[in-house]
Amino acid sequence: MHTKGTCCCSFEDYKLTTEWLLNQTSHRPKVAVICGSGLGLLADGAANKQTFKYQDIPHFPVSTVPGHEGRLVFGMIEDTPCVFMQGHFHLYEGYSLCQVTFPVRIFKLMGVELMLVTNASGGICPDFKVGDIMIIKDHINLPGFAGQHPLCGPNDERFGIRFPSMSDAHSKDLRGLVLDVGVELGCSDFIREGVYCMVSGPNFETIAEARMLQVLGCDSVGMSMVPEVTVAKHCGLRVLGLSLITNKVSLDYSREEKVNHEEVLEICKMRAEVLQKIVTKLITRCQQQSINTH
Ligand SMILES: *C1O[C@H](CO)[C@@H](O)[C@H](O)[C@H]1NC(C)=O
Ligand SMILES: *[C@@H]1O[C@H](CO)[C@@H](O)[C@H](O)[C@H]1NC(C)=O
Repeated sequence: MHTKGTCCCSFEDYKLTTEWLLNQTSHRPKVAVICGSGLGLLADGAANKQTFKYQDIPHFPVSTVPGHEGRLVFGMIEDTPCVFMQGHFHLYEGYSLCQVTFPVRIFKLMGVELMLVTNASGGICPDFKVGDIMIIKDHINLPGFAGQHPLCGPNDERFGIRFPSMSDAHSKDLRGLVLDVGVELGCSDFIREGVYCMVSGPNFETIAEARMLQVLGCDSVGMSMVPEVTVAKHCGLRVLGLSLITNKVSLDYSREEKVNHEEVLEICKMRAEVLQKIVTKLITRCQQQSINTH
């Protein structure tokens, strides 16, 4: 039996979980995908799948939301061995940041080189439309400003340096590749690039807060992703984040943005398929490029 719910940040804990997984599966993933809502399909499309429930993996955090069973899925996208996280952990649920980011270091120790994160967020940039896919060019770690930062505490040099640079956290090459893939798939008109801001949630922003975020240069806002990206960058993973704009954040007292919920769900479903195509093509491309450069 493994203890659950306790914090588990020692190198030995990461090592044990990694070793356990390597013992249980012959998959050796190169790409990790953290699947946002609606993108679970992506894992279903992988070949040669092997699935683990989070609750069966030693030290892995377990979802507290009933019915939201978390699963780690290993599988192949064309020739690329991948691992998918279906279900992940939010700060607002009460997890510590070490729990939220625990899987990222497991991926690193398993040999993953590239991490793709997909999510939904609210559009702040006035030009954004519901259904746009935003390539995350950069982020603002608002909880981090207030000390809620996953790298606080003693630094383990085996993962990375004490004062890591974050200026290039979101790979420029990969962002360019998404733009190319977008052209090929004929969906450039709704692929955008922008700055994502994380807030802890769980409440949505007030209008004053939303306006503040706009002044600060944020194009979209959401309640996850930045801790995972930060820890991934710290340990040397290449990162690409894609965010589906599911609603427009209200910035005006007189004109409350009323979005039609059905319409939003419909767009999400439609766009999830496109997002899936983009991610699949991107993974294939990365594989081809790494073959070409060798
Ligand atoms: C993305 O955001 C949505 C809605 O805000 C949330 O339900 C989901 O868990 C998030 N997913 C990821 C991968 O961050
Ligand atoms: C992995 O397998 C080896 C060899 O069978 C075993 O000694 C080790 O205890 C296993 N590790 C874990 C964490 O299950």
